[in-house]
Amino acid sequence: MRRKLAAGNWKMNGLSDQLAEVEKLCGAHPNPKVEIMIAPPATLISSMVVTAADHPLEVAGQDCHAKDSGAHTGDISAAMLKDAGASHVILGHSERREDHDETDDDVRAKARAALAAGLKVVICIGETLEEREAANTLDIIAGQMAGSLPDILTGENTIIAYEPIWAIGTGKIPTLEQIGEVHDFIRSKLEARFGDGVGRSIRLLYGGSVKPSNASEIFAVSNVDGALVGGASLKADDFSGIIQALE
Ligand code: G2H
Repeated sequence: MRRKLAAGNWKMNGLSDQLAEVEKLCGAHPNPKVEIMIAPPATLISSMVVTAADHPLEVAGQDCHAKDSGAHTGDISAAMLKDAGASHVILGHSERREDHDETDDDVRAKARAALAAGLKVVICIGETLEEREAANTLDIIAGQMAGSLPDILTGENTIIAYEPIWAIGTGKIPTLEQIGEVHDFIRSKLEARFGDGVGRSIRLLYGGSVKPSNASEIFAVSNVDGALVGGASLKADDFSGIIQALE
């Protein structure tokens, strides 16, 4: 049985006062029936861990370097995230792929480093609008999976987030049939590569304009085990509505 997961991605948003939303969220869900995670900017990881010390909230990084240490100004290693109290790291988000030219090979190398440091990984994949309109979605997804996923993953240490790029922060979402088609496809590819046991245990999140108002219908789609939520994770009330829809 795959545990449901509501994961928030704050992206480059949030100063210290934003932690009040975490306090509010934890207060609203003292004993959550689902797993809850937030990936704040790196500057807030340690303080978010302290804020949520008595709550099962998991704290994640938004990226890490593939190397353990060295002359990489401005970067952060997986061990640093772990040291700051993070349990997970998001890798290969489309904004990283686009803003920093990250390739599937880069994402796979980062995933190996994160797993070696004892972090769990949330690996993001998804197609552009042009790729969808050219009916290339499943080929793109297959290529990203082949390139981005390390061989050493398990259902315990890896989560995959399907985020159609055209749905991110736009308010547009795919039809439920489109979401189901891609999640079922990802599941079948995982089973083919990693075997039925591991392939069926890896959780799949949908990401892209998830809100309290559309969460329930998305969560009812086959093979959707939760969501990676951007904008709607910044306000406790909004994220709370999504968590409730998952519970
Ligand atoms: C997709 C998502 C969070 P939003 O990037 O990863 O963002 O929910 O704002 O579309």
